[in-house]
Amino acid sequence: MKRKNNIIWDSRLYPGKLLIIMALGVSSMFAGCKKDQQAVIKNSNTQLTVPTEGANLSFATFPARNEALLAMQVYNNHFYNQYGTYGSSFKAYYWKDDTHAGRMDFWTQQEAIETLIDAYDINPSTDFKDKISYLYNGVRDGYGTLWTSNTFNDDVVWGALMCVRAFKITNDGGMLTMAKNNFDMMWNRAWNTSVNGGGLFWTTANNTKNTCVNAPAAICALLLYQATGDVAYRDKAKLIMDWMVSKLYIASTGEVKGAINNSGVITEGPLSYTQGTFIGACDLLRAPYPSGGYLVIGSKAMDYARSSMCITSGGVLKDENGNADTQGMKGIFARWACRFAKNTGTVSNYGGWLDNNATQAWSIRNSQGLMWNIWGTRTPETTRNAFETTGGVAMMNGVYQYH
Ligand code: 7K2
Repeated sequence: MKRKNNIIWDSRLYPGKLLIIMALGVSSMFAGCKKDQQAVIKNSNTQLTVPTEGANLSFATFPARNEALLAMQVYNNHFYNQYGTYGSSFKAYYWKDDTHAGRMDFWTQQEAIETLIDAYDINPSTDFKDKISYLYNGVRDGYGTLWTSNTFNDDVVWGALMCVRAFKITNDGGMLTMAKNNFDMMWNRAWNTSVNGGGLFWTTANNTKNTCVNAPAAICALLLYQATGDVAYRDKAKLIMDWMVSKLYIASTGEVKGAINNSGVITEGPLSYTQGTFIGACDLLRAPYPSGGYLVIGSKAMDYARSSMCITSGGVLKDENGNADTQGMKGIFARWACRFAKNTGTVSNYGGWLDNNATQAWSIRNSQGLMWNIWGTRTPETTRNAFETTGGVAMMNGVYQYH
């Protein structure tokens, strides 16, 4: 057994296959190598620092498709809570964290369900499909079918986006209706052309227009157009995107700013989820608007993410550990960036970088198989929250869009 940079390298652990095991980790996952593991555990420190650059990742293993499945199952085992019947069906939600003190916040809940939808797309099963339906029922049960009392337009968009994606899997018309009604309600109160020429306001206070509502709204509108054939949704997506390109997108670099206030001043910089949903919208706009230049704009935004939104250029995506709302954002980026690479035929350009991020995320899992958002450092064994642990799961499933 050789030891390199705190990573244990032992070709005997899996028959015929080289396997890298992180110090401290995986005792429950890899039976049959007790002796080595004990040595590992004894020699290791409390926390393992793993490489943060793609170039150093030759010691870690690209996660297999069934590990992407496993990551989702581990997540469900920690956070999924089925709490009763709902009509002839069931209702469920994701707990906020390991202490099971309450359900996740509205928007992070939607994004956890989107992560499960990603996992279903890669490893379809009745188990995942049922859980998607029960979680959707839990949203109806928790928040009703029309979310007018939620003043955050971005929250409404994330919920509508989850519903239209869930509809694609289940064909449950209630999901499509809920997506449409909430998107329409949001559009009617948030779209505005008198300030800064267009765009959706972030909240009902109408103070700023943020990418976190506009970019996912463009995606949601395009998915509603696909699901209903109603061209009004397509046109809305185009209006949103044209406005974002004119006000929030920096053509010279590909950066997508986070918000603009009513005086026309940029008030927020880029985050992975806004950059990623902007990229996703570009991808989906290509079909209805083939000469709209969206491949170029989306590629530029991908380039910016790769060069400037990683810990080192071209490496692992930044931690985004600012607050509870930012911790799971890399999963949203993964979802749309991986689809962009696949759908635009640019896997040869972006695939290696995205793969390295999936490898890195999986390599920092704790012994339970959970990955937090700080992909350069091993995930602690202590209580984890249900949003920070979505990113790795979405990243691992995202790369199987094109593998
Ligand atoms: O400032 C916005 C957005 O532009 C920014 O990217 C993020 C992250 O923060 C807010 S959006 C977060 C809100 C979503 N709705 C529910 C609220 O509880 C939550 O703060 O910095």
